Amino acid sequence: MNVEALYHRHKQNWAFIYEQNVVYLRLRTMKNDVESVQVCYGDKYNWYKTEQKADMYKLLSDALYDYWEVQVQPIFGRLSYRFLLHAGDQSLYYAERWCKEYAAEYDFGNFEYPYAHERDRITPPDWVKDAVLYQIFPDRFANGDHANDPVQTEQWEATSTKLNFFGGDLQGVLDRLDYLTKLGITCIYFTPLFQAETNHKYDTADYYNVDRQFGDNELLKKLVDECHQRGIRVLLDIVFNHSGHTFPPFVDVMKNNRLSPYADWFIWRDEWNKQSDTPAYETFGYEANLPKFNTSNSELIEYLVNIAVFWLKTCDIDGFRLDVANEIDHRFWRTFRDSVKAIKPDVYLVGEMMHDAMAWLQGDQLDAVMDYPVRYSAIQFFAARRIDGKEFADTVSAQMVAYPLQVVEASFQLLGSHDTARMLTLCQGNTEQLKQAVLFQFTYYGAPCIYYGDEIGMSGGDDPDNRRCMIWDEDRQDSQLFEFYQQMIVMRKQYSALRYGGYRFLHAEAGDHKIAYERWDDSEHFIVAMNVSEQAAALSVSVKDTNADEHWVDVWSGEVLIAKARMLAMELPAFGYRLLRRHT
Ligand code: ARE
Ligand code: CA
Repeated sequence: MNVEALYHRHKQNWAFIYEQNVVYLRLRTMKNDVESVQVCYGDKYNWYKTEQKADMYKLLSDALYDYWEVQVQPIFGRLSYRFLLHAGDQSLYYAERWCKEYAAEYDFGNFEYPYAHERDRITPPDWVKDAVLYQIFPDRFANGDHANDPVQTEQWEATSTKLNFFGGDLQGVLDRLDYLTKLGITCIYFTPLFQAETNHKYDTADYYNVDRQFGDNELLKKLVDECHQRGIRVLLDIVFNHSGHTFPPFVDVMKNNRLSPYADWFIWRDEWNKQSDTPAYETFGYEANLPKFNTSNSELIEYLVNIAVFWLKTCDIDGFRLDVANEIDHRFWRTFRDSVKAIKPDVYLVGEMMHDAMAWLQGDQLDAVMDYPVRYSAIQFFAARRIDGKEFADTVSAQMVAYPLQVVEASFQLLGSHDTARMLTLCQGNTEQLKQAVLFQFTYYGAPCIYYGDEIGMSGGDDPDNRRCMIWDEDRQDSQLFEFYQQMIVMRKQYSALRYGGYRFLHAEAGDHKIAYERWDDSEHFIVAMNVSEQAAALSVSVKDTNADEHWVDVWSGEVLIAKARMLAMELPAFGYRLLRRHT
């Protein structure tokens, strides 16, 4: 047995409470090394009388490791435990402070989940795992009011540049709610709406007012009310990492320097006031117009937290997408969370993070993050076709075990955003490849988010080309693609198995660009199969847990496939895909 590969920790994604008083324990072992694992657990104050064993199951594997999982109920809230691993005729105990073949009486030093406090259970809002999100970049979605258009508003069809404006606004969104309802989405995510100079509004000037270009606070409230009546929630983007350079406190500091009452709201470099090409204050990236906040200043903390409180109270906002959340300190997020959750317990706090985010996702800060790592795997596999099915499954699996289950279920799943090239463009315009990626997105964990216009076949490269105006001319919309999205939304809404059922790869081989995986719960069982290549192919997957001669129905074609000898054989055209539902 490979002892070096063993890993467990009594917190985070390795040990967490999912349902009340049930602790999920996970263990990592070297891939294909250990044959079976048991957890020995009991109460530390009475170990010898309470010790029990439970079998762990292999949850999944990635490129290097197998991950085992088990659910246990702590005795008197306390959990003391160690793992017992078996391979061939070898058995090995793995505990926090020792690892050997026999457990002797003096072998104290088990792992401990000291006490299963319900208060420590990570509880992202329940509604998120059922949601279908839609991202709107307001300047580019729909212009419903020409009176508020900025000076020099471009023609709707003009090229998107870093600096130009197109006059999109909240009235435009209100006017298009029927369209969004027809699509079936249940939550809108707006990139920033507050007053700012640029077209993207990440350079906030006034956190308390909707930009005049988009409307006003009253109109936002009206829009949110209207959305709520239709069962659509609303997320706002807030930037707490930095302000814009026209934010009055920053303007004051620029004028009064260290004498400004806001001097400590920003972060100053040593070369204060020295002649220099770089600004004397910290910024987002190297952007002089985005001065970075000093989120350790208590007045500022209060100021920033109150912004979110204000929008919750005045407009009943359902969540916040928090810009550059990982460059803000953890203590800020704890204070922020406590304040906003006290007002609206099911407000969704989703951080913009592109890397491992476990440190923010332990229940005391953010609920979830935008799942850029899984998006990256999807791009590599479906669009760039740079990785094979095995690497796709390995990297996606690694993400599935990276966080506690409820955090994965509440993640913000995206194929693209205002910061990335559009998925269709990354697929070189091949709609079938895009559909495969969308099928994956809608049959994976988390809340899928559609970047406005992806559903009608819009293309666009990196920022700012990804921010072209929404195409409303129906002749230029891909109506088949729209229908495909509609169907995916219907399926996802209808079947909980596709949202939070089990997930297991059935086919993911090196050098092969076909994949298959299953999703199931007590009532439904699905198989998703895809062929990401120019050649038609046959695929057989094992359905070993089911009865003989089972019928599987192709959701799109209605074709019935019959499993023989616990194998399900199918044909997949070039860039073909199937969503098969077990017929009961
Ligand atoms: C401008 C330029 C871009 C340039 C960027 C950075 O147009 O070409 O890449 O500056 O210097 C907003 C606007 C952008 C504008 C930016 C600055 O929307 O158009 O871009 O302001 O004026 C990193 C951060 C991540 C950030 C991205 C952009 O980690 O937080 O960069 N995303 C948010 C928003 C943006 C917004 C801002 C932050 C600023 O979503 O829209 O930009 O408020 C790797 C790295 C990531 C990196 C990512 C992309 O994956 O690991 O950390 O993200 O690349 O660069
Ligand atoms: Ca307008």
